[in-house]
Parts: sequence; structure tokens; C-alpha cells
Amino acid sequence: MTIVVSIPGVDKTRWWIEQLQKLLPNWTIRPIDDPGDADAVTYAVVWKPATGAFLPFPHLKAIVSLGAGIDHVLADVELPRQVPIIRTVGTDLTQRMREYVALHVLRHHRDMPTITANQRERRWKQRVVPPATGRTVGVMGLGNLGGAAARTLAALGFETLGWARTKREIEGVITYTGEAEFDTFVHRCEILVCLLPLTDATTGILDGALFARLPRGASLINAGRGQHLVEADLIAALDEGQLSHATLDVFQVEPLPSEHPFWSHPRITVTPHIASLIDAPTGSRIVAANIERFEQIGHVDDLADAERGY
Ligand code: NDP
Ligand code: OXD
Repeated sequence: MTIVVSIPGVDKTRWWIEQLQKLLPNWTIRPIDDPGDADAVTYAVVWKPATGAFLPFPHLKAIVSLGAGIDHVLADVELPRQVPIIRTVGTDLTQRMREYVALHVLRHHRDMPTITANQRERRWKQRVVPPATGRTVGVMGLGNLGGAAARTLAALGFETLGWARTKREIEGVITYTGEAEFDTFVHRCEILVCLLPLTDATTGILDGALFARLPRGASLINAGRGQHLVEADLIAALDEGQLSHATLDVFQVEPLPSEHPFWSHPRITVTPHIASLIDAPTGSRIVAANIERFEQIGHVDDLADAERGY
């Protein structure tokens, strides 16, 4: 009974192995590149695994994604598609995302980027903005994270819209469904928050065509995945004034290369994929509990649907 762990960074891998070993004392837990008897490996706990990482293990029962997204697992062209994928989600992750979304929506809403720039120039410039009740914010993706973010925004008083693939009912949130209602949704979003998973259908969804449909001067917060965004279209929309500001937490290449234009763009805020990082002590308890439960009953609530892509 072996669990293998694959996380970029030797120290992180060691930490996770030690932590999981304390919680699962009856298991052998090893790094994926030093698995011992490969036939004994039944679980793999991974973040951004290498292509073909699972091929040596014919008896895998489940792959555990160390995060809510599973795109980093599905990216493996050699992935054994029949092996279930367990997401790692929980109240900590949801709480952190609520904080991140509230922080940045309020920052856009109150035009803090301009106020900060004015301070640098010692410029005292007052401008009245509407209260939250006069501002419409839209959330793309209404799952664990997007649903919680939308509820938080509604509680702050924003007129809150949400968009998902299937019909979602959230108190205080006006919801839209699928491609048919996308236009109606997007046309009203003065601040747009992306919390979609990365799938074929959502890749490149934040593009020039979408930006053109937002109210002029709208702003964008992307905490989904970097591949949702067409980067050149964002720069064009900001430079042309169609968008006023963007806060980006996720990027096509991470870490964001030091020469990337986003770092120095005056209307882009870069955060280093920290909107809702899994915290290791809590995360390892969730992972251990999921493995134990899957071992007992062959199911957990946080199973992803690989066909659907999330
Ligand atoms: P969930 O699987 O719980 O929810 C996904 C939501 O997106 C669902 O509401 C789903 O619709 C909707 N959706 C999926 N495809 C489409 C589509 N084609 N059109 C419209 N809506 C769609 O995911 P989570 O909320 O847990 O996480 C979302 C993403 O957030 C992750 O996949 C990851 O990429 C990102 N993330 C980022 C973090 C960060 O720190 N920046 C941290 C954690 C996650 P439906 O409800 O109908 O199924
Ligand atoms: C996740 C992430 O998917 O941190 O959990 O991006």
C-alpha cells in the first residue's frame, strides 16, 4: 500500500510526505521518482505532474489533485483516463477565495488604482463613486469558489450576477446559464470575475470579443487560469480604454517571466497565484481523509468528472 507524491520542489515534496505519513501511518508514502515497488502504488498525490508520471503504476486507484483544478492532471497526454481524480477543496480554500475576490472587487469598485497613482504624484483628487448597490459585478463559474464569491459580493451589497454551464440558484444572485445567456450576462458586468475551470470550452474565453461586450471602462479579475485569457487582447482593451483595470492571479506561464509586459503595465495588478493557495496542514488533512474514505467506499464528494474537464 503505497502513496506517491509529486509536487514541484524537493522541500515541498518532503514536507507533504512527512505530513501525510503522520496522518496515514499504515501507508508507505514516497516521492513519485523513488516509489519502491511500483505495483504497490495505489494513490498519487500531485500538483502539476510530469507527462507520463502515472505510467509506471498499473494499480492506481485514484489520483489526488492538490488543488481544486484538475487541468494540470488532464494536461498529461499519457494520463490513464480510467483512474478517478479527486480534487482537494474545503472551507479554507473557499474562505481565502472569498477574501481575494472581495478585496479586489472593492479595490476596483472604489478606484483604488487611480487613488494610489494620485498619491504617488501627491495629487488630492476626490471622485464620488456609486455605493456597491449601484455597481454590477459578474462572476463566471458558480462552483465551490465562484458560488461562494458571488454570495460574498451579494452580501456586500453589489448587484451580483453569475454565470455557469447549468442552472444554478443562489440567493441574492441573478444567474445566467450556458452560451445562450452569456451575452445578456456579460453586457451588464462592470466588474467581471473569472472563476471558471480550464476546459476546451473555457480556454481563451477572456478575449477581445468578450471585452468589447462589457460596459466601457469595466474591469477584470482573473483567478481561474491563465489560459482563460487572451493576453494581447487584454492589453489592447486596456490601452484603448475599453477596460480600465485588470487584476490577474493566474498566467499562461507561471512564474510570470520577469520580462512579461503585465509586470509593468500601469493598469494591471499582478498577484502570484495566491488567491487561494491550499495551506499544507489543512490540505494534508483533507487529502488523508479523502484517501481513507475512497479506500473504504470507493467514492468521495470531491471526485472530478474528467470527461467534463472539472
Ligand atoms: P467547480 O468545479 O466547483 O466549479 C466550476 C464552475 O464553473 C461551475 O459552476 C461550472 O458550471 C462552471 N463552468 C464550467 N465550465 C463552464 C462553461 N463552459 N460555461 C459556463 N460555466 C462553466 O470549481 P471551483 O469553484 O472549485 O474552482 C474553479 C477554478 O478556480 C479551478 O478549476 C481553478 O482553475 C481555479 N482556482 C484558482 C485558485 C487560485 O488561487 N487562483 C485556487 C483554486 C482554484 P456548473 O455549475 O454548471 O457545473
Ligand atoms: C487550485 C489552484 O486549483 O490553487 O487549487 O489553482
